[in-house]
Amino acid sequence: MHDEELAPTLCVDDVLSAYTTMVLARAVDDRLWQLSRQGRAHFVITSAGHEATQVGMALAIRAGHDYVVPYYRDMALVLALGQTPRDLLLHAMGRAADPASGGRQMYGHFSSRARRIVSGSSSVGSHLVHAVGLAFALRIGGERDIAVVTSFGEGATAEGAWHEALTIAGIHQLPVVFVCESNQYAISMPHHAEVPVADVALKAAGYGMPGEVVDGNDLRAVALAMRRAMARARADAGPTLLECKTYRLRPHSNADDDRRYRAPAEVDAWRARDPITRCGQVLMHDYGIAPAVLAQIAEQARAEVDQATLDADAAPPPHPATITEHVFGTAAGRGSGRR
Ligand SMILES: Cc1ncc(C[n+]2csc(CCOP(=O)(O)OP(=O)(O)O)c2C)c(N)n1
Ligand SMILES: [Mg+2]
Repeated sequence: MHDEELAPTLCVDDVLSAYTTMVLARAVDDRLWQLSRQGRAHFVITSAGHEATQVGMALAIRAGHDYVVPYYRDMALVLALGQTPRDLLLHAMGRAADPASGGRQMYGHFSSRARRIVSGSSSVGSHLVHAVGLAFALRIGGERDIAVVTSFGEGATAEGAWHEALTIAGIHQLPVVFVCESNQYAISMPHHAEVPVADVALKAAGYGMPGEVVDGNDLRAVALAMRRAMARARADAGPTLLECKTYRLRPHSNADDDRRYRAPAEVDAWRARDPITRCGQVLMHDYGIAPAVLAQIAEQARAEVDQATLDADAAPPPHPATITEHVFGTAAGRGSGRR
């Protein structure tokens, strides 16, 4: 283990680079919603509001070494792990060069072999079983010092697959870090209608692992809790369940109208706690970064997303002759490795 991984705080470079990724993720999110309104991206799902949780997680992950089994909300996480705005826009616009699936999957099924990001299934909670199976395979193969990270919403904790995954991880004390991005809603269903206790973290005890509630809008709190949990997993000391309390600032997806189940005053109250604004304040007050530096980061993010949009727009869709490629069960689909 590296000493800096368990340092009691984060260095300025970590926070500045995390802030840059958070701003970039929000700029990609803004663009996705515009493209959806223009009919140029058929399905989009937001990560706005979850950036501190997701980028904080990434600060504890060694990209390309640890395995990450994310869920559809995790655009800021995969950006922090090294995917680019262009990768994400190719994916959202269904282009042949989409690194996630060659334009086959709905937006939100992130994947990258090089970064060990494993594509999820659309069935809520089912990817946790994949994460635990992966950790079991690492154990059987005698691998050490690799952690598996998987993330999900609080609604997913009501699924049978969630229970099965945590049961097996607890029985075998597998090297998995489970991260709940607890945002109070599963589309329109509020927390109390799907989780019988106030904190998802309380459930951990029933599965033989520690659970911890974390302020999911506080980048540093998430990163430090993740580093402790990852150190446990890498030392083969067992799994951890972290519950990062946060809020999504936009509708669930472009097929959702959140005004039907969330009061504007509630959304506004959380907008006032925007994790990006908060991280910017930390940079200025605790690390002495000038406001002009933050303005420059925002400007660069916008320019990068503009260029990525132009690139993705110009990229061709999959050729009809390739329709059976990368599809499970077909000869063409078998063994056709994507990056
Ligand atoms: C088994 C299953 N049931 C329902 C859905 C439809 N669905 C997709 S996302 C979602 C909400 C899940 O909420 P949560 O786990 O809290 O994550 P969040 O979207 O809030 O981040 C639902 C119900 C699905 N994809 N799979
Ligand atoms: Mg939720």
